[in-house]
Order: sequence, then structure tokens, then C-alpha cells
Amino acid sequence: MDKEVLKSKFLGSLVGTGVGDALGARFEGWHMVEPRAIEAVAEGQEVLAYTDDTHMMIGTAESLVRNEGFDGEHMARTFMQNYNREPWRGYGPGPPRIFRLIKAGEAWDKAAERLYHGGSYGNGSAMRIAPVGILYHDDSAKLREVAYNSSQITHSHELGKEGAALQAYAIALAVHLEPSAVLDPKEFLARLGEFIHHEVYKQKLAKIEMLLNKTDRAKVVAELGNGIEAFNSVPTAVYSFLSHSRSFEEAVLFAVSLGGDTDTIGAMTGAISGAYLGVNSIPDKWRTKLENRLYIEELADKLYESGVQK
Ligand code: R7I
Ligand code: MG
Ligand code: MG
Repeated sequence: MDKEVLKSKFLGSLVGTGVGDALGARFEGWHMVEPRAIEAVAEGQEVLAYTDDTHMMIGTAESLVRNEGFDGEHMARTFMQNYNREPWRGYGPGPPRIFRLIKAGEAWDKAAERLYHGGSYGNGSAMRIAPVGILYHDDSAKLREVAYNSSQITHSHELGKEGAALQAYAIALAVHLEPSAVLDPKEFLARLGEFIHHEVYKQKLAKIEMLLNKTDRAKVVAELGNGIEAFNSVPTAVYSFLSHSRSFEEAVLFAVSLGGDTDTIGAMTGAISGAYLGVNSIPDKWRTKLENRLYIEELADKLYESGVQK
């Protein structure tokens, strides 16, 4: 693949996370939202401000760049430092509690197990995974390992880890595809199915295929979910992408319009779509207004450079 195209995919996935997150941020917890309302709110904002999803994605990228790969202790410390600077980003209840445990001396890979009887299956580790998906797009074994281990910091439940790995692998597959080539959704789902072994996700992938030619949003929410649990949101993001694969704008507007965990499903859809179509597919009207865009692009550039050197 052409180097500039590949680089644009790295940028697209990280900026796509931020834009999807920011577009959904105002509607988190809503029932359903009309795409026109989402556009109108974005238009009225001077800055598209992101939430914890992008804040933690930035922490993930910062740590991967700094260590030229995964270092659990360092990534946990980076999350904690970022949280301490900006605790108002809308974090879920789990991470701040885990950060306190680590600060009190608990190991980075043990603290999360103390919550929710064996760890959280919230979508918090999948929402921030884009840097892992792009950096390891060429190595699915490493991608799985780093997705699981980075999830372990805050989401040690099997379903939380598997959700993060599924989202990372969807991003990696999207990076591999030529943006101009036609995407075969069934082929894409088959590849995800080969990668994912957990029955809960296998069943969701089968439902995505069944829903592909339908546009009934209520049905999509009923079958795939729009909640804060990884298994009720990662498959929904994959569906939002696959059912609107030619347009970043349509994919993300659809994702947010489903209601529920809008910022997170928007962020994850944006991460996959941006990884497929590249950063230029993100409408200027949104991209240029994204909070901290230059810094996010700088991180994507650095991940691209470190990937090239490997
Ligand atoms: O997953 P997490 O970081 O939250 C992310 C969400 C995103 O929507 C962000 O935009 C932000 O708004 O928060 O936070 P966690 O506390 O790990 O998990 C979120 C929720 O998932 C919890 O509050 C629980 O309701 C639920 N949950 C569980 N419930 C029962 N049993 C997660 N794991 C369990 C569980 O094992
Ligand atoms: Mg959020
Ligand atoms: Mg959310």
C-alpha cells in the first residue's frame, strides 16, 4: 500500500475516534437522535470537545509511542496522570476507583480484578483501542496480546478484553483495505469471526450479518444493543461502519443516532471508518473543529513512524 495512504489511515483512525466521540458527547443516554439534530448541534459548536473515550485513547497512544510498544505499568501511570489533570471528561465509575487502588500500591494488572466480581465488561477498554489497532495492523497475535493486556489495566473481565480485541481487529482489517476498493461486509465479518472465539461475540457477529440490508434503527438497537457494555456496543459500531462503509459522515451519524452510549459507539465507528477511508474522508467542518486535533495527529504520525521502523 502507498505510504501516504497508510499514514492517512493512521490519522483517520485517531481523529475519527475524536470526532465520533465529540459528535456523540451531547447525546449520551438519549433514546434515539435524528441525524439532522446531531449535525445542527455540531454546527453550533465552536470546538468539538471530546470525552474520556478520546482522552484515554490519547493516553494509550502516548504510552505506545513513548515505549515503542506496550508497557503496562507505564500505560496505567499515563492514564492516571491524564485523569488527574482532567477528571471532568466523563469517566465511567470504574477507572477512577482502579486508579486509586494502583496509587495505593496495587499492581497495574491486578487492580481491575477487584471491581465487579472479576473485572468490568464495560466498553472503556474498547473505546480507547484505536492506537493498538493501527500499530499492530500487520500482526494479529501481537494485536490480540496488547489489546488484552491494555484492557487488563481497567477491564479484566473476559468480555471486556474480547470486546477490546474485536474493536482493535476491526480497525486492523480496515487499515488493510484499499480505500477505493469495494468492501465486502460478509468477508469482513468472516474475518472477524475467525479472530474472535467468545460465543457472545460470535452470536453478535451473526446478527450483524442478518441486519446488513435493513435500516430499521430500532431493530439494530434491539438486536445489537447501544449500551455501556462492550458486547452491547462494539458489535453496534462494527454494524454502523459496515452498513455505511463508503462514508465516514453517514457511518458516524448513524452510530450516534442509535442513542444510548452515543459518544462511545460514535468513537468506535469513527475509528474503524477513519482507518478504512483515511483522514480526508472526515468532513472538514468536523475535523478542523476537533479539540486538540494537532496533538492527536502528531501521535498518529509517531505511531506510523514507529510502525515503519519495526
Ligand atoms: O467501561 P467504563 O470505562 O465506562 C465507559 C463509559 C463510556 O460510555 C464512556 O463514554 C463513559 O461515559 O463511560 O467504566 P466501567 O465502570 O468499567 O463500566 C461501565 C459500566 O458497565 C458500569 O458502571 C456497570 O454498569 C457496567 N458493568 C458491569 N455491570 C455488572 N457487572 C461493567 N462490568 C460489569 C459487571 O461485571
Ligand atoms: Mg465518554
Ligand atoms: Mg460513552
